Amino acid sequence: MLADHGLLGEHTRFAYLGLEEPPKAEVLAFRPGQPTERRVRAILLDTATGAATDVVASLTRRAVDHAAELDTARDGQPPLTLEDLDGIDDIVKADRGWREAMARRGVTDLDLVCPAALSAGAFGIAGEEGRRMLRVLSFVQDHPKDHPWAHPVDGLVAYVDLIEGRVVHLIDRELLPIPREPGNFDDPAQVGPARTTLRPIHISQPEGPSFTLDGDEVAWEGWRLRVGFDAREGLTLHQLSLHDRPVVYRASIAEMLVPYADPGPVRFWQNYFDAGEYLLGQQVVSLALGCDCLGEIRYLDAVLPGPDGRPRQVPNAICLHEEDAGVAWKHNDVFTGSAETRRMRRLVLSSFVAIGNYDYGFSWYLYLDGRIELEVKATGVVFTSSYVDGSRWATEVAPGLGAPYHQHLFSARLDMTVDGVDNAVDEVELERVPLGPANQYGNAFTRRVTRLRRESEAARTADAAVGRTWQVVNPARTNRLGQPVAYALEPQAGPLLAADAGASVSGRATFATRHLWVTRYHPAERYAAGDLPNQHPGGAGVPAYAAADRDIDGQDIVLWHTFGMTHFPRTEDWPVMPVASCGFTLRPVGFFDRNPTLDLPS
Ligand SMILES: [Cu+2]
Repeated sequence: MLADHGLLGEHTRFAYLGLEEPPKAEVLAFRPGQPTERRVRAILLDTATGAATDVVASLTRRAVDHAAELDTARDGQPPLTLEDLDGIDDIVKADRGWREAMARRGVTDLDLVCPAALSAGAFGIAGEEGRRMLRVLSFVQDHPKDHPWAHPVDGLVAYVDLIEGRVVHLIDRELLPIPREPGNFDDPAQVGPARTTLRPIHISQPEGPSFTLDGDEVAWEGWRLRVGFDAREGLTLHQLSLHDRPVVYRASIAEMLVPYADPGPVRFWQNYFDAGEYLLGQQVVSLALGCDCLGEIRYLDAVLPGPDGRPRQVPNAICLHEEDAGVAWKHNDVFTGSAETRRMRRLVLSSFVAIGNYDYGFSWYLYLDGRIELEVKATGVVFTSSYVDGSRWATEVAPGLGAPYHQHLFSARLDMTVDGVDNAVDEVELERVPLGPANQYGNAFTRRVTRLRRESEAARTADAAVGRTWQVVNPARTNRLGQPVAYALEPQAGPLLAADAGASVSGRATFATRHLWVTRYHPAERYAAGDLPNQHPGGAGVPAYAAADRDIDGQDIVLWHTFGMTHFPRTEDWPVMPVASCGFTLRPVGFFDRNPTLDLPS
């Protein structure tokens, strides 16, 4: 269809292709049987010229609604394609300077060299403006099954122009010894025999799971939602409701950033926007029963665009299952002798992506008591360097092998609809009360509630010392006691972006400088670091959206929540890292009139 409109040439690649969702009002007004319009957004890249085009087209009307050539120096570059990432191997190995630099490091068998294609960022480096760049650090194998991350070839970076297909600049610094110890966690000769002491655990649901799956619509214990999957955001949840009361219109990972700490000339530029630059959904992996998911599982496939825009199906990309989640509630009464216990359950919707060295799992949990949680699991292999004695920027994880300090910072975009579209946000926290006439014994404390009225008031930081949460209320709906119905966002209050405010990454990922932003809903405002973070000079996304300073009190609003982990790698994270988790909770507050799980069977 785009070819009919002259938008596709011989060298055109789809850097992104996804659904252009209809405006919210249209979706909420939809009734089964009504006609719908299918629209898509495509970011096209001409790999011969570097020209980039942003297209919105209607498949229903076979019409192009919007097609604009991008100014890549100002607007950012299209996301990296799988071809970009694969192509780097030939490009660096064809460069004589790079081969000579490798030879000086004792590396001559180039078949065993694994160059890592790393997003370039935007540092105002002369000659890079508007040019489609990658930077390349390399690793070397002892043999084709040897994990290269154990053997970084440090002190050498190639800057690559992807359109010209060549190395344009070489940073060739110290000759550092290549760490020798293998990191082959999948080699029995290295890890030893598997333990034999674990006896089987079987999860049995003889009558099947309690949820139903109809296409992409899931229903479970009063919960209802649709599951989506996007090349950029990965797993998305749509129109999540509980007992026909809407809670979340759309939930997604709107960006994730992995900035590194080392300020030296070889790796000062390391910061990866895994959603906006690398399209985390494109890196989704197929899940395996008994390994990734235990019990009575239902899988959904993901359909993703290939470089030519044709669909590519990833089987078993999304896993749905039910889990026992411990005790829901319990009481043994001293007066009546009553002894009651109920068990909690949760519905798990999850997927895993593999982005270079790291693997990330995204698990959404829905609970019987109305709680919603997101747990993000980070595992895989830490990025490595040569370890230089006394380094302030890395941990030595094996002899001579460094694991540089870094952060994993996620932005969850939570388009809330608590009992309706018009919501507001109250910041709720503990307030200490000084000793005085009204507090003679000094024991007093109370709850402070502050309404966030405008976007400029709603760029907030978490504070674990006062238990700060953000309650999304519907001011027009109250429970039986007259309290506004609400869902509280409970943050984990970890460190925010650690880079200096003057750093390039701080301008490009300003979302990560606050735990919370609240903006007025706008269908075009979907990404925390803007539409095209790849080599974007900065200022886009959430800070630009919030600059309008719109009224957010009793309006259609979106929460942007930054959460994550600051990772000082441990020796235990090598050679493969045990899962480390982060996330957040959305908890009903006054949404129900009483404990909603009294009817659980004993
Ligand atoms: Cu990490």
